[in-house]
Amino acid sequence: MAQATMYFPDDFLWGTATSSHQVEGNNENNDWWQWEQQEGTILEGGRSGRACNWWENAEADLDLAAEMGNNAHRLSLEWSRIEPEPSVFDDAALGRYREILQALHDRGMQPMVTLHHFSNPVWLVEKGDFSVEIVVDYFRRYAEHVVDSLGDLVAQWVTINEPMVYVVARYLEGAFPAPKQRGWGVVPRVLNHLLRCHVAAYEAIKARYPQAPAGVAKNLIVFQPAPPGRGSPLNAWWAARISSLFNDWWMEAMHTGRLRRPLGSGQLRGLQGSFDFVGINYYTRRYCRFGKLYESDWGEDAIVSDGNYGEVYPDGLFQVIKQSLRYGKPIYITENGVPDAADRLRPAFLLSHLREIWRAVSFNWPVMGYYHWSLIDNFEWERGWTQRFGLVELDPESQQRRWRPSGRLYAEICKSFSISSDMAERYAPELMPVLFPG
Ligand code: IFM
Repeated sequence: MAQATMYFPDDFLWGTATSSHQVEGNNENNDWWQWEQQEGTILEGGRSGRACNWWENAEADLDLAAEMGNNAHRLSLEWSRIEPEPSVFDDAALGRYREILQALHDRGMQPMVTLHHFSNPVWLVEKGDFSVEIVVDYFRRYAEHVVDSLGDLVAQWVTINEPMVYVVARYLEGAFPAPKQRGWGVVPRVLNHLLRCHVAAYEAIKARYPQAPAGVAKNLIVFQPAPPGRGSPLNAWWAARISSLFNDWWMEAMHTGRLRRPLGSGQLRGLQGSFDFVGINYYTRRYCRFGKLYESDWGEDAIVSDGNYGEVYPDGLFQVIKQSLRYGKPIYITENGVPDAADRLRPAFLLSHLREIWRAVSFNWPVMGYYHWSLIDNFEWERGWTQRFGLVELDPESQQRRWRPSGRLYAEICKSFSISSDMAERYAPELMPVLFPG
């Protein structure tokens, strides 16, 4: 077969994504660090420890990202480093973030910066964190200080990472560090405060850098009714419908400015349209139904990634992009990846998911960039070190790095702004009929 190629736009952003607690190491002053020290909280007793040692030497991995041909990187700031005690701001920590951001620019990568990515200062948790209204003032103050100190080096902002995942894992499931108050009773209040924190940060950014795009990284899951044979179709349809509130509630709130019952009511000042792009974190699909209780899983012939993290379902990326067109804004894939220590699935995962983006840009849909999760293996929250998302493999003990084949593949894609049949032949020949039919 003659060589065939899928081309991406010249200004497409090719990046990877990371977050502070997962890569920096020694974040001793946040709630995750404390939680990790307790027995039974993290799978196989994992601890973030030195993580990827970014606080000491992020530059080493930024060299790898540059070698990978990345022209963008998404990272987060650690609130507990920047404001270790209420209203005490640490200039040395801000200085270190300036170095890291400058290091990105020096290597030709534009930074997308997240203000909140799951971890909290211990002092904030002691005060009741997102269940108490004062958090909005605290978050505004933190955001203002950060934007004043670092804004000249930031290309794009994410106020909050995966707000709904955060609420479910922390306030309902108990998978994340236990807050003072938990359960459904507190959820409407927490969501209200999170939305107001988002607005406060969005306004802080816009007041100082009106041109800097800001938004939220929203985890979108494809929820579908469980296939026939697994219970009543109507019940499965309702289960999927209700589950999709996880996707829609937050996005609709930001779009319309209105809160919907049962999680609130009325218009929230400043919320309507408070995002300049749609940030999509896409990982998987779930089949939903009500059995004795609510259930969601995957199909019998699904390709499932390490530790039963989820089904590999590239089509879903196209679907969530399509659904997001309704907001009429640029779209960034702010995360997409797969836990796969052996790199058994990742090359095909990359090719098949990027093909869905190529389909979208071929329709002239405004998908502007892709941030693969993640550059390097890092501390995967309650699953510790058991799940490896890196294009580069890390041994957290020895701190040795090793390129995975998928990292080499991603480098070829980023450098050429394209996917060729030759790449597919070499990295995932089984995909040829799907990627390059005929
Ligand atoms: O590691 C996480 C990240 O912090 C948020 N999104 C999903 C990733 C993989 O689980």
